[in-house]
Amino acid sequence: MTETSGLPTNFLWGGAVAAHQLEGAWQANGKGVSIADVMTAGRNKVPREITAGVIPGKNYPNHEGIDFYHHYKEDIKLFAEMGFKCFRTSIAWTRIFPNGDETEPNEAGLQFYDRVFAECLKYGIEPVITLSHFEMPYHLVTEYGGWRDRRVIDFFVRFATTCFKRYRHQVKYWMTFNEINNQMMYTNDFTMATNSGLVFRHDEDNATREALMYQASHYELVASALAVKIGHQINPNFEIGSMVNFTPLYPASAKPADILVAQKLMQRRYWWSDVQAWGTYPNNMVAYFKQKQLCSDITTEDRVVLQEGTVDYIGFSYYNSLTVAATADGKFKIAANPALKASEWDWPIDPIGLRYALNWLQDRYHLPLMIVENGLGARDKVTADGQIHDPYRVEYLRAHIQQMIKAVNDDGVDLIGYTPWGCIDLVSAGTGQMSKRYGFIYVDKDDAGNGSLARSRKDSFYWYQKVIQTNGADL
Ligand code: BGP
Repeated sequence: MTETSGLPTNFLWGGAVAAHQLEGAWQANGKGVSIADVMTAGRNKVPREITAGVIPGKNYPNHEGIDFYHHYKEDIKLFAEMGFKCFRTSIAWTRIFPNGDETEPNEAGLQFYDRVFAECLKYGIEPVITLSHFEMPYHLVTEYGGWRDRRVIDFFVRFATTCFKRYRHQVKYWMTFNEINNQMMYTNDFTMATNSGLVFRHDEDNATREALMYQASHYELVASALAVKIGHQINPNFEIGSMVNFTPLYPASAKPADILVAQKLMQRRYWWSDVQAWGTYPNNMVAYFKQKQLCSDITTEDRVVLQEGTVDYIGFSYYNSLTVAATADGKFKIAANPALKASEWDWPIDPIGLRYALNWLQDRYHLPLMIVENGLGARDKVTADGQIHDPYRVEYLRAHIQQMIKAVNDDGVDLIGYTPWGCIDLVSAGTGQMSKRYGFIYVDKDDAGNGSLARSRKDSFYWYQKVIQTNGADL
């Protein structure tokens, strides 16, 4: 083969998942209850409910997930068959610290990840680990109000330190919080509960929510920076990244008001990674906090920690772009983008947006980048021949990989890896559905929880195998 894609030969091709969306075994070997364990199944446009504790008779899809806890050997073997160089997953905080505020970790929980990482390394698959992916011990939510409480910083740092020490020889690539910037959507109950354990009370209006969100975010950023600092002390070779959701916000027209509103929203959406990469708050947020009297608890020590714990790379998820227009009252609205089609879940499909994302992040941070999530949620059907034909998934991924390769070759982007989301079917985070599938590997389970959990290779499995084999040359 003479043709090459231009990607580096050590490029980290792989796939991404999160503990709570696939492991199941929610009570195994001392695991505590996580916020993810009190989230019911929703549907398309019907949000998931967060219940006060586990209520018998309700459908909690994360309790079983796809039972990766007992199938991990089979699943990792399939990843190896596709040729994965890396595998992104997360560590369930509640397996290690069941309530979150204990002083000693749960050894049985630590052993589970010993086994998972050993299995990966057996095939030469590098684990890429998120410490907190949309979950925390439920006890920290009920007793401390999640990240409203500064004390949670210490609990997270203890959890992070325990993981860094235990897995310092198995894991090199880490991320602290998944999509930390989703908290910009503070009016969304589900987003806030999963991202920061903020379960709002009825008397908390949007202004109160916003204030809580910024203060909670600050505590998380301090916790993240402390973890980065300590991680580097434990193993100087660790690469510890941020993880943001990147959704480019396009102006709906060439009207200066639309362009300015899009720019302001981009600032409001990416200041989390600004702090993680620069170690300091950007001026636009300093001004905003001052104007609205937000985030009053930022100490001098916090500022030092933020400076000492800057990240080594930027991990990000990319699914779609959004388009915004300025409104007469000085606010904005989401506008339709006639240039783009959308998925059944109304997520616009925009491969060029990925090249835009890579350029934007490179120009802003001058750090290596890793695309740690990308993919198409779709309904798959097992056809009469027993196969799963998913050309729509291949089409989506091919178009995005083409843009990714252009960004590397034509724009000089320093990209270290690509891990498409949900490489094996799992519980959708937003909807709790099994039927919103992303995988190369099909899992026999439906939205009501029925199915044998048997795994089978979709057409996209063989396509992605070829992509990895040729390092992206044969798409
Ligand atoms: C990201 C999350 C993932 C994942 C993905 C797809 O925001 O990091 O956990 O689930 O989105 O979203 P959904 O599952 O809602 O389709």
